Amino acid sequence: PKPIFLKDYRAPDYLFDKVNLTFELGEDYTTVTSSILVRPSHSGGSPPLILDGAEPKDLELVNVKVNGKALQTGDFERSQKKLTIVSPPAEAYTLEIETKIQPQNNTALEGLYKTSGNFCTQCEAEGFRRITFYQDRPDVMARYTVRIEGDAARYPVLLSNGNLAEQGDLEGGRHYAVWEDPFVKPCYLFALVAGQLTHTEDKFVTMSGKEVTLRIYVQEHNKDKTAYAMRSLQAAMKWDEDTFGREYDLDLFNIVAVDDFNMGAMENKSLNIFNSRLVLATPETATDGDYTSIEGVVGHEYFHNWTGNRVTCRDWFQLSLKEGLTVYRDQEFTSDMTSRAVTRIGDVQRLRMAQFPEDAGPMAHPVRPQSYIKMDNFYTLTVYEKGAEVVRMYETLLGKAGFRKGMDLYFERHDGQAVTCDDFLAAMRDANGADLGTFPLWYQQAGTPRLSITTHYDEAAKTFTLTTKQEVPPSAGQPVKQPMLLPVTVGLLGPDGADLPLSSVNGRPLAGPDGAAPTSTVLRVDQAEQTFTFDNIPARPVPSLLRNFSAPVRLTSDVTDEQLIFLLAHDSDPFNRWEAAQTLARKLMLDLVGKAQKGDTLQLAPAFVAALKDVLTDAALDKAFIARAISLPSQSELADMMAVADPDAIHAVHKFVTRTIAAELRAELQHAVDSNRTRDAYSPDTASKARRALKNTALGYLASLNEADITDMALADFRSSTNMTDQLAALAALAVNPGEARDTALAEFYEQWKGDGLVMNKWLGIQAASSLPGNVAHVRSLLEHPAFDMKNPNKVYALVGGFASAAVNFHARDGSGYEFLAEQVLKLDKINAQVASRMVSAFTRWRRYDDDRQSKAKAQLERIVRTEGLSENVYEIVSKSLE
Ligand code: B3K
Ligand code: ZN
Repeated sequence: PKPIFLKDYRAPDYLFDKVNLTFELGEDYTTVTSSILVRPSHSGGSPPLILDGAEPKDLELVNVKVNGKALQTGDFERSQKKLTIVSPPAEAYTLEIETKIQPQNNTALEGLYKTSGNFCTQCEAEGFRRITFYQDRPDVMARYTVRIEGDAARYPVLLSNGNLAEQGDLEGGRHYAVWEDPFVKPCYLFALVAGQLTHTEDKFVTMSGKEVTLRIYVQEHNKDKTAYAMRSLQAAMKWDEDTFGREYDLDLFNIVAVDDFNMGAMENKSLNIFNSRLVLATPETATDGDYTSIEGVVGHEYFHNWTGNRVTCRDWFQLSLKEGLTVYRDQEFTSDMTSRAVTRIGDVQRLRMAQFPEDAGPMAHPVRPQSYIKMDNFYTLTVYEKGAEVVRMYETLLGKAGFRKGMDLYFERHDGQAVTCDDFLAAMRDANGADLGTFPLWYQQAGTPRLSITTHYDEAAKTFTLTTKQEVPPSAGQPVKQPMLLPVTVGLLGPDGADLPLSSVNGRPLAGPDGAAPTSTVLRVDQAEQTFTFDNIPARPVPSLLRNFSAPVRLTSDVTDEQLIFLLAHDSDPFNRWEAAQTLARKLMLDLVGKAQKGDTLQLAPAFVAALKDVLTDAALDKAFIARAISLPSQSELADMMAVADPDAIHAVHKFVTRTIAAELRAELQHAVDSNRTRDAYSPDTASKARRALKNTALGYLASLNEADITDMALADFRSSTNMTDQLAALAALAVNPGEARDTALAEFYEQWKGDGLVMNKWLGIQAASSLPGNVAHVRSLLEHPAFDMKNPNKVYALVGGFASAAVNFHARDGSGYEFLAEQVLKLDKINAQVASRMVSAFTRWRRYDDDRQSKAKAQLERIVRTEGLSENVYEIVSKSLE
């Protein structure tokens, strides 16, 4: 397999102005006729037209015509993955291609495939080439008309992008529909859905008074589960108008929920297709987390209509242009709909837990990658989440109003175009006349910058100085890197805990929006080493650094444990209050890991427990914030911070610290559980979710004590719960400790929910991710369970992915976890390479472990890479891991 490079980008030789597609849906095969109006993009010569296509086994070529005349052998060449029109006309012409495909046998779930008996599509990134031959690249944008013909009884619903232009009956019990999309689009945004579906309908009146019909299509038995997704869609439409002045541009917006889907959802123009787990929700079947995800992802896909569809990417290296920006937009949407501080905490936690390790591993790549073998492997946390951080840094540097100006200019300049990350940067810069300095390096350099800050207070001069040092660590192919512009938001707390006014830094006066000295300021850190001196600081302050996580860096500083406890109690930036507790916990726990490795007795600092107690019992705090603030850093975060990760020691320390806190704060935790139970009907509003979050976090702590009365309480809660959030939290608490209560609860849960596939994924997930010793055997047995299906991505993510996320068992000393994963990857690779490649990614961090584990993991990676007929997807991840 050969990599593709950003530096090799060339504009296409041919433009496609108009595309007419006809689908004749059938049981044995589906015929696709594509008629394209082709135009040379530049005058002079007519080079061969090279079209992308899947391998012959997945895409059968029936015939090719130019201006109505069938081409003869020699006029065209069909190779493994291309169709070449050898000497096409020099003027505009019509190219007609007929292909045959078998969606019913398509287990890769890209292109046109069947799910629960219905047809659906997934074309991003390069799935359209499994439907027909095409210039399958995002900078080829065309207007589409789509005609779908199929059996009327089997496929009563026929959908594609845009507006329904025509429909009617055909002979032989068949019928047809014609859809016209007035907007130009790249083929990755094409969609088709056909099948037995029912829909719920509502409407939205746009800011200019246009009425839009909103429909959510589901299988009949799920009709009662779409209300929250519908509400979320309406909220998202309103939010994008209020926040960015973006209005919806068609009369119809459809969402379709399907059970078999590789990713979360897809933003096809006016016909979004969703993994059903991100649409369907009732209080009994969906958790608070599910509700939050539904709102966020429905928003995300809707927001793509402007950031992705109206303005799209020139090439796939620019993916973060639409994804980083749209993740930023959905994060802001969630912040406005729920709690800003808690949303930010969750987003940063995710970044740190999953993106930081990616950025430190063999797959590290810049937000704009420079090469790839398989684009599907680059829908990464770096492109999405770090990409969103990059967008957020523009906002921090330019201010909210400045950021909005940049967005307005971006849309004004590029509506209807396929553009690059540089175009986005230029719009932000030009709209604000801003000096963005070395900021463009964020698109070029991989790796998480390390920022260290030391402080000095000069009693006599009344100045406080921060010395910053930044370094971007080397990564594959990038041994030496330059310092980048980091916006570092800083505040200084006085002895009473209140923010000090910041009157000047480095002699430059500061003024807030009202002209008065601000209490927070953004430092432009862009050198390897710099100093920032604040004047008129009457007493030694406690610095609050990197407020709101203003740049995605690994920060170390000389802030002491006592100062962290002070910040936890007083910081006006709620993110940094949480961060103070996390920083302290990380420090204490890493220290304990060292002790555990030496076999020393473990002790938890009483000041830490006391600080957590203060938070837990502070009635003035948001309960969701308390839940986050008392939660420990994840085991993977700790592993990521160690020179040689030791999953057993980390697990032991995590357990020890959890139990110690539970024992010391038992009364307070019990109170948090008791006082936050409610008999009210379930509601997914922010305050209710916060109550449940606190209650269930406290329950998790108590469960670690493994005492009979707590187990009884959890079992009673499990049985009496009226919503999935509480039921699943109780089940998770019971599942921590082996024994009868665990077995009983799992069995009861199965009996209650075996008819609901989505709920069964939660049941699989809890068992898969268990840290009970020897769990690999149990997970192996679940592979054979009727609740599991290797062809369904959600089930694979729950069982196989869940297993790989539980470090102690995945990294079991005997290598059984590695062997298990390798086996599943090889099986999966034959079914669905994208899913296999996501699963094999658990191996990428293998070099972070001890020699013995390394050699066992390496043996499995070598076994995989040696396998005949391996997909490019898995090959890329494994070969890069072995480099
Ligand atoms: N754009 C899609 C992702 C498609 C992934 C293809 N392998 C979903 C999203 O980010 O909105
Ligand atoms: Zn997206």
